[in-house]
Amino acid sequence: MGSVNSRGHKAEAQVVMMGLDSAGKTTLLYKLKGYQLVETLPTIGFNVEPLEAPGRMSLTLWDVGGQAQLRASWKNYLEGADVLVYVLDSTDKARLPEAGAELAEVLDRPSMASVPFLVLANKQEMPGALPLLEIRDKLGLERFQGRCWELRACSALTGEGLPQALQSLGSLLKSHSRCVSS
Ligand code: G3D
Repeated sequence: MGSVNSRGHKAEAQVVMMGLDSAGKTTLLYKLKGYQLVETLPTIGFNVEPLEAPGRMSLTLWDVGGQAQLRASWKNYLEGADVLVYVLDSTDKARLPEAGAELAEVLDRPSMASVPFLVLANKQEMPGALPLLEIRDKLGLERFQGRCWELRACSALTGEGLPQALQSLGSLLKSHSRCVSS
């Protein structure tokens, strides 16, 4: 995954986006690209798009399908990831434990120990969306204290919170070299 420049460094940061099906990953990807809202279909495999982040940072954003039968292939996308973006449907209280378990499984992989991650609590414009504090507690994010991570609220539908999410991505990428496992 990823291209290499003349000095042997990665020319673009590889951002892998995961989350359960219907969390809003594909909507988010195309909203970040500035496209008109698109009608999304369940992602079979992945979508991939180049993206410019603040600070003239070039990203390649991988949107990986989240249906249960596709999750076994997540590990293939994690190789070479510079940052993980994990998208949650903040209104889907019933599946929050499942979303948390899948996130923990990804983060507990030894290869992910130094990879920063951004959790995006999506669909925040919806009435009844869980607030960030509750999401943080329910996902048990406190246990990742020794690692580089951020939790942000957003709406892929309205675009609210997306500039801040991109800022977070930029700062997590800069912090990549000092991220250590707990
Ligand atoms: P996925 O790629 O994670 O599987 P999608 O999810 O991007 O396909 O989105 C799943 C559904 O959630 C879509 O609705 C999409 O419009 C909706 N959605 C995505 N982001 C938001 C958001 O921020 N707010 C709200 N209210 N809805 C959102 P449909 O109806 O097409 O299934």
